[in-house]
Amino acid sequence: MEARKIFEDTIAAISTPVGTGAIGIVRMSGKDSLKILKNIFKCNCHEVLSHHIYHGFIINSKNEIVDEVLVNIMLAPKTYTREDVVEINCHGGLLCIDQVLQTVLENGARLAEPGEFTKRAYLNGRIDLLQAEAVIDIINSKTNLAKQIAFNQLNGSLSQKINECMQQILDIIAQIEAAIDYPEEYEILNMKEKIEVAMQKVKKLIDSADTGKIIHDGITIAIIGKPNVGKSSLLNALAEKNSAIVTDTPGTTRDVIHEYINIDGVAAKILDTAGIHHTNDSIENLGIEKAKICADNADVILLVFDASREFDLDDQNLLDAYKKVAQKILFVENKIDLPQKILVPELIREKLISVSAQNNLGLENLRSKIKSLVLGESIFDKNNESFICNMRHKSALLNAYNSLNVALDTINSQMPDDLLSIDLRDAYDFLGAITGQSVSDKIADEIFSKFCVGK
Ligand SMILES: Nc1nc2c(ncn2[C@@H]2O[C@H](COP(=O)(O)OP(=O)(O)OP(=O)(O)O)[C@@H](O)[C@H]2O)c(=O)[nH]1
Ligand SMILES: [Mg+2]
Repeated sequence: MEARKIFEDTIAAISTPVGTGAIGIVRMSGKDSLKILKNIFKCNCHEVLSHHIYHGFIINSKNEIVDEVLVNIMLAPKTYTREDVVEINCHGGLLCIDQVLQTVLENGARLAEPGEFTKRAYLNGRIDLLQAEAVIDIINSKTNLAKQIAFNQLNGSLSQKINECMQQILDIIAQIEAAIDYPEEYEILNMKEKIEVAMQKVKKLIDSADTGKIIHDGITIAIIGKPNVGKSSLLNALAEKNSAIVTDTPGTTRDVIHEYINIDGVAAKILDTAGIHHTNDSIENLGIEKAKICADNADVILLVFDASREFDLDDQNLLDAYKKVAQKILFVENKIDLPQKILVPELIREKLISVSAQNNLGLENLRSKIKSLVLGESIFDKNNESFICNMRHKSALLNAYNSLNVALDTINSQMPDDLLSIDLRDAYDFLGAITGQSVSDKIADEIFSKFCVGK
């Protein structure tokens, strides 16, 4: 791990969310944290120990009490940033927290930029760039699964996989250089196979990106169907709340209504739409246009039929219209609690998922079908698995894969070994950009700017 850098300035920020709460935390990090604290903190303690909590008062320059606080003192290097860190727990009113922050700033700290605490942890070598990015993902995660995957990344599981690939490439480069320098003593053995092994590892990570994106970003599900089949009822049933108006009048829903649900770890935005059919009602037609756009942009379409009515031309038109995106459609027959009249075309009969939105029947099966449609049947061990959830990582892996491929071509066309070494170095650098070993300051700055202030 990289040696610790000494930053000249001490940074400070409010680390808790904006708004009123029971407590608010002002955090400081840097070499003067303790000195600043001593100027503004009055307590009954004579000496302070690291990783201890002290009770006392924050006092301003006029010797007035700003707030009664608890202070956590954490001395370097075993801290978030690897610098001296002080956290002042004050009363959670906006005014208290703000005045404590102002007092800290007046005594020599500088207001931290977004993500600057985590950036220092990175620059001080405590975490790599992948782990720093995992911190953002943990904060933003919407489901337990997304959080677990981000925790795995924070614990270094993905970094380890990238580092293994890098090490493998480095070994090949070392062999080539030795063979170039000492051609009599060194012979390059199984070069192609070794590159192929590295490529497979990189490919496996690239392949995880689709799943990673779903876990990380979630999915959008559009419910479509002709009027009155129970689309709004299905939204309400899946969301377990009465969001959309349900009536027995066809054409009830005009606008798009959305809810967020969690399908066994996959965050989903679910959209209820206007019933699609032929109509001259201009307002209804506006809704129908919106419904079609929703379906086009969705990851999953639930095409709903009414099992208690005959399969008619409106149903058939929908089936025809969405045939071309059949891979993202689940066919759902609703109202199975009523006497059945529907006879769907043979083509989709086997695939039909039967539910009763009104009676909560078949919903578990529907959820699991949605999940397998987006994630496949793969069962993964969420405590261990690494997924590529981030476009930056994916494009770096693709670049590394391409460079390795070029290296293979170089071997196949029997070009000189030093050319090979250039391709391999490129691949190595692309992978290094993921963990931050070979990343420009500009990209690192861009990553940290996505953080909230105080993290
Ligand atoms: N028996 C029964 N009735 C249902 C079921 N689901 C919906 N309904 C009824 O069917 C009617 C239409 O339901 P909605 O959910 O409003 O249907 P919709 O598809 O959203 O209709 P539009 O918005 O008009 O396109 C209402 O009277 C519901 O109570 C069900 O599973 N069983
Ligand atoms: Mg509706």
